[in-house]
Amino acid sequence: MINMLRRLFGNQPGVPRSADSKPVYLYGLTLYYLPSCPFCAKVQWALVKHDLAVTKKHLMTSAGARDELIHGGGKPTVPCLRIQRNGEDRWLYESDDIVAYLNKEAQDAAR
Ligand SMILES: N[C@@H](CCC(=O)N[C@@H](CS)C(=O)NCC(=O)O)C(=O)O
Repeated sequence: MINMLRRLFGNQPGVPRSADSKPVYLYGLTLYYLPSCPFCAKVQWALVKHDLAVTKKHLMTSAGARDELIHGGGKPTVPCLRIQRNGEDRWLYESDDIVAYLNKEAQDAAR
């Protein structure tokens, strides 16, 4: 049913794709996260809901991630979405702001 709707209307934000479909990978985005962080879980749920994927760096186990975050973004707080696109290099910290950014990406990907 979802696939039929997709054929008719295209990919709509908020409508999960079928289980066998591949997430849309968003280039230039890196999510710094910790599995134990509820704000990170909120962001990861937004990715799942929209069937999007970004590069992810576990703050404790990805080599150099913590240093990158502190030196680039200015603080060790997670979640943080690093946006490297069109010459821009931005560190977006608040989970609500990150979810809003991903919602917009999902809308653009569905066009
Ligand atoms: N208001 C922030 C809260 C983020 C937050 O408190 N993250 C915690 C982990 S759950 C953290 O990184 N704390 C360590 C720190 O801020 O240095 C958001 O919504 O993203």
